[in-house]
Amino acid sequence: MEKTKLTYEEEQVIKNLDPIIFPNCLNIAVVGKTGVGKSSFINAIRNLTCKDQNAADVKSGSESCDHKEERSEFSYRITNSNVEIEINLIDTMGHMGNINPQCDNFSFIESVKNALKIVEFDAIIFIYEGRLTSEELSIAKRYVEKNVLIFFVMNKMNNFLIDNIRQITGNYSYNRSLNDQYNENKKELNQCVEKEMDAVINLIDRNMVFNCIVESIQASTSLILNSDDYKKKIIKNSIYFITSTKEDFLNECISKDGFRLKTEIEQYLVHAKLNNFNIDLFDPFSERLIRIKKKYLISNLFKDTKKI
Ligand SMILES: Nc1nc2c(ncn2[C@@H]2O[C@H](COP(=O)(O)OP(=O)(O)O)[C@@H](O)[C@H]2O)c(=O)[nH]1
Ligand SMILES: [Mg+2]
Repeated sequence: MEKTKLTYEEEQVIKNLDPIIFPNCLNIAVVGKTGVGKSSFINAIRNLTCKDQNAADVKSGSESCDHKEERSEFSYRITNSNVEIEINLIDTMGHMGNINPQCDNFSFIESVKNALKIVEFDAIIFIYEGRLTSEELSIAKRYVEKNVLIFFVMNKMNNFLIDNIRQITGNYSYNRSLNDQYNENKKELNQCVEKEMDAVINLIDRNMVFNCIVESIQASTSLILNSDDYKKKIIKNSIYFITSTKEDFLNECISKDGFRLKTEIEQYLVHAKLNNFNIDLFDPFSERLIRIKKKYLISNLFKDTKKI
């Protein structure tokens, strides 16, 4: 029998139906300035190096940010409770920080989402180097208000450690492993990491990124919460320090939260998407998952309405 080719219109219709036919797909946007390591992170979480087939293009230091050849979606499959699920990472290709008066970065991320026919992202990963910008924080706040799960990911933790080893000892040796030099200065380095963590927590707090979550929890419970402590917990759970090379990504010294980030995406987030309601409301991370779940149910409801 001859195989019939779908017309462009038919393909578009099927693309529109995708979320209904294949609900087991997680759409995660990866956002951040050019050069922060978005592509490297996408490769590391998929357990690939930049040289592997199907890996995202990683720019070497001197190359300019020409994205014409870059693919923007990278997916991989995992199995959770015998259900196969596709994790789709959407590289927004370094739009952040580029000057474009025609289109602000929030609108740009939304246009990427619309072009891919995604109802709403399941999560957005903000990758940064150094410090989060006020624009990134305000975009994150808008997505938190839309019930989207946010991850703040400081990449290049290896460089952070190298800089601090230099400050502590006056010298860093490239002839020796970072791991060894980390272990020799572990106590001081952990203090540097704590200090950096506090600075990021305060920055996110000052920009009121998660205030709406705390307010909605306060409104929906009769218990009196210490909202300041609670908010700090939610913020702390949203911060990750990682190194995005395949060899280091899961090394807890050099990439403190790589394992946690991968586990939360592949276990908890996937679990929440696959209908888990046994979540403790008073655990800040779980609360974030409940919101994802609610949002997912609501979006499906609307989809069904549209069909009728
Ligand atoms: N030291 C260090 N370099 C990194 C890390 N992640 C990425 N890079 C480098 O940063 C540069 C930009 O990375 P790329 O993934 O292309 O960034 P993108 O523009 O955000 O996609 C490349 O030279 C990477 O090798 C990291 O964790 N540590
Ligand atoms: Mg890239």
